[in-house]
Amino acid sequence: MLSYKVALVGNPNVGKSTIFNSLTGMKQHTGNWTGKTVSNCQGYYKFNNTHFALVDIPGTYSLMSNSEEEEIARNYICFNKLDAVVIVVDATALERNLNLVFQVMEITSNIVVCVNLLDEAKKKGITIDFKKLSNLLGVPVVGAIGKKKKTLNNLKNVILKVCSRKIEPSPKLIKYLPIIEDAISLISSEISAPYPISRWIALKLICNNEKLISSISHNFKLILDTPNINAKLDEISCLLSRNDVKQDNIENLLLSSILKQCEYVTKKVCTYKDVNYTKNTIKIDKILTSKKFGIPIMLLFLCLLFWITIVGANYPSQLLSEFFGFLKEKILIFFEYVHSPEWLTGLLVNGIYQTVTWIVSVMLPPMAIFFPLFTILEDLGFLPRIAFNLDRCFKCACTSGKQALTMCMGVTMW
Ligand SMILES: Nc1nc2c(ncn2[C@@H]2O[C@H](COP(=O)(O)OP(=O)(O)O)[C@@H](O)[C@H]2O)c(=O)[nH]1
Ligand SMILES: [Mg+2]
Repeated sequence: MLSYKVALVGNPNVGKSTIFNSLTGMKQHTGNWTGKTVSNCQGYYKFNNTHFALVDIPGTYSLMSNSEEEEIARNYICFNKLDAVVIVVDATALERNLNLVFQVMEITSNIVVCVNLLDEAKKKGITIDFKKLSNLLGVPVVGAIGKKKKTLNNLKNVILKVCSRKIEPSPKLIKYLPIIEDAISLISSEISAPYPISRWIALKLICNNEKLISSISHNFKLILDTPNINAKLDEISCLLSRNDVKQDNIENLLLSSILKQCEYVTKKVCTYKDVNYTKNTIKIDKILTSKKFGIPIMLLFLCLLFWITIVGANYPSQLLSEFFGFLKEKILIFFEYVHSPEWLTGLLVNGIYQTVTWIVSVMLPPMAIFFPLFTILEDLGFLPRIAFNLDRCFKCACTSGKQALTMCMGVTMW
C-alpha cells in the first residue's frame, strides 16, 4: 500500500495539534499558550487505501531567526523528504500567518494551506475567499474547523492529491527589491539544487547565515564554498554596498517585502462584516504602537499596574502577617505547655514557621493581584503591544521584547 509523509506547520495556537489529533486519533497535548508543542510528534492515518505518516511540528511565526522552534521547523521542512507540507493558518489573523506561508513556499512547492478556526472567524464576521487566496498563493487552500472531524475530509483529499501529484502547486514566490533579485540571480545558477530550494539557498548565502549554510551543505551534500560561489558573493557584496545596503539589514529588507505581500493578499481575500469593529481595532492598534503615544501609554499602564499591585498588596499582607503572628503566639503557648526544649521551639517556631509565614504574607498578595491583572491585559491584547514597543530596546541586549513581561513580574516580586 502507498505511504506518504506529511508535516503540519504553522504559527503557535492555530490548531495544528488539534488537527493532528483529529486525523490520527492520537492525544497530542493541545493548549492555548505559546510553545505547547516543543518537539515533533508523529502519528498515522489511512485515507483512500493510502497510509499517511503525519508529523506535528512546534509552532513558529517565522523561519528566519535562530530560535529553537524555528530551527526545528526549518530543519524538518528542509532536510526531510516530505510528500506534502500542510501550513495551518488562523482564519482570524490571516495577515500575520501568511508570513510563514510565504517563507515555507520558498523551501518547498508541495504545500497545502489549511485555513483553520473558521468558526471563530465566522463569529468575528470575517470571510475569506479561498479560491482567490489559492490563486494569489499558487497553492491549494482548504478551510477547516480543527475540532470537527467532518470538516477535515476536504483537507485529507487535497493532501492525497498533492502527495500523489494529481495537484501540482506552483507557489507564487515573493519578489524582493530589484537589487536583492539581481543578487539572487547572480548566485543561484551556481547552486546545484532544484528550484525553489536553489533560490532559498542563494538567499541564505546572501544573508550570510553561517550556521544554516553549514547545515544546508552538510544535509544536501552541497559544497557551498567553491571559488566560483565565493567570487559571486564578493561581487554581490560590492553590489550591495554600492547601493547602500548593509549586510545586517538584508533580512529586514526581505521581511518588509514579505509583510507587504501579506498585507496585499489579505486585503484582496478577506471581507469583514463589522467593518467598524475592525477599523476601530486598527485605530487603537495604531495609537498603542505609535512612536508618539505608544511608550507613554505603556509606561502609564505599567505604573498603574505596579501601583495597584504594590499598594493593593499591602492590606492583605498586613492581615496575613497579623494572622500568622496571632497563630505564632498560640503555638508558643502550646510548646511551653508540652515543655519543649528552648532549641526546638527556636528551630521550629522562630526559625521555620516565622520564615515560611513571612514569605507567604509578603509574596502571596502581590502575586494574587498581579497575575490576574496581567491575564486581563493579555486577553485585551495589550501585552503583545508592550512587547512590540520594547522590542527594539531589548534587541540591544540581544533579547526580544517578550522578555519585558518577565521583567515586569520580577520587578513586582522585588
Ligand atoms: N474554536 C476553535 N478552536 C480551535 C480550533 N482548532 C483548535 N482550536 C483550539 O485552539 C487551541 C490551540 O490549539 P492547538 O491544537 O494546541 O494549537 P497548536 O499550537 O497549533 O498545536 C486549543 O484550545 C484548541 O482546542 C477550531 O477550529 N476552532
Ligand atoms: Mg501544538
